[in-house]
Amino acid sequence: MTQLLSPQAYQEINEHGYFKLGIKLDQSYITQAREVFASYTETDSNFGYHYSNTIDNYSKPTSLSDGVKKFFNRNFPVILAKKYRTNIYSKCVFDTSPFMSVFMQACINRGLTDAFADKDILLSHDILFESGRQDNMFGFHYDPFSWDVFYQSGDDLTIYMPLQDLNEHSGGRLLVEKNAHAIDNFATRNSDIYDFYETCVRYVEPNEYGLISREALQNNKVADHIAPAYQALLTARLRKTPPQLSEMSVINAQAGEVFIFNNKNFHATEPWKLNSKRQNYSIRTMPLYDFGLQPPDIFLDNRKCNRFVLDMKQLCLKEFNAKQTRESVYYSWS
Ligand SMILES: O=C(O)CCC(=O)C(=O)O
Ligand SMILES: [Fe+2]
Repeated sequence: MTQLLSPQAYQEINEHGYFKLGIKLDQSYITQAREVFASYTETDSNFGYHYSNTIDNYSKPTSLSDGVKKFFNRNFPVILAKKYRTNIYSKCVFDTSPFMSVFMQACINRGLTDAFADKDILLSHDILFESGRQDNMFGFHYDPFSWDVFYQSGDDLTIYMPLQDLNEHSGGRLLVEKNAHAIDNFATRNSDIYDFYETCVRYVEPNEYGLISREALQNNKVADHIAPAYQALLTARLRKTPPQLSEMSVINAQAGEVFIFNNKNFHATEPWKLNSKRQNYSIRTMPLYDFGLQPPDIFLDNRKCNRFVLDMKQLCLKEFNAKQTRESVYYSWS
C-alpha cells in the first residue's frame, strides 16, 4: 500500500483505519447525489448478485439438488439475487453512475490526489447505500474477493461520502479496523491473489494481453479446478480472529465530508437511529497490480464497471477499457 498513498494517508489508514482528506462537498453535490439515488428504484438494487454469481455455479454438480441450484443460479440469477436484495439495505446499487465523474472531479479540484502517490488507480464502480431505521446494520465483515468483481487486491480503497451527518445521535456510522497492517494475513493478501492466478493459468491460456478473464474461466470447462482455488483464496483472506470493538475506529462525518478506508480490512456499520433515510455514496478503487487477471467491464447484472482510471500524472479521470488495455498499465504489487 505504500506505493499507492501519500506518506500521511498511508500512516493514518494503517493506524486509525481511515484518512480524512479535508474535503467537504457542499449542498449542491449532496442534492445531485440524492437525485442519482432517486433515479434508481429498489429493484435496481444488485447487491444480491454477489451471491448468485460465483464460480461454483460452473463446476460439476455434486447431487441432483446441487445441479438444480446451479442451473437456476446460472440462468435465472435474479431469483437468488432478489432474496438477498433487501436484507440490509432498502436500496444498494453497484454501478458506474452519472454521479461518479462529477464527484471525482469535485474531489480532484479540492486536493483528493494529494492523498495518493504517483500510481494510476482504477475506479472500479460506485455504490449507493440507502437504508432506514427498520433495516439491519451491516455487521463485522471485510469485502471478500467477489467472483463478479473479479479483479481485486488487498489494497482496494473506498472513497466514502455520507449524504447526512453521521454522529452519535444519528448512529449509522462506519467502524473500521485500526492497525490492520499488523494482522497475520495482511502481508500475503496480494500474493494470495497471484497464487490464484497461477492455478488459473495452468488451465486457461492468457489472452492477447497476457491476462486471464473471469469469462475465460467460466467458459472453458475448467471451473472444477478453479472453484477450489477460489475457495482457498476466500479462506486465506479471512482474519483468524475478528477484531474487538476496541480495535475499531468509529468515524464521525458531516454530510458531504469525504474519507478513505480500505474495504479489505474489517469494517461494520452501527444501527441507524433516525426516522429519515440513511444514504451514503462511495467509490471503490483498485490499484492496477500485475496479478495477470483482467478486470471485467460489466458485473452484477450487467452494470458497467472499471470504466475510469484516476490518472495521477495528469490529475484527471481517464477512460479505461479493461478489454483493450495492454499489460504495460499494470504495475508490480510486490
Ligand atoms: O456504510 C455502509 O452502509 C456500508 C459500508 C460498507 O460495508 C462498505 O463500503 O463496504
Ligand atoms: Fe463492506
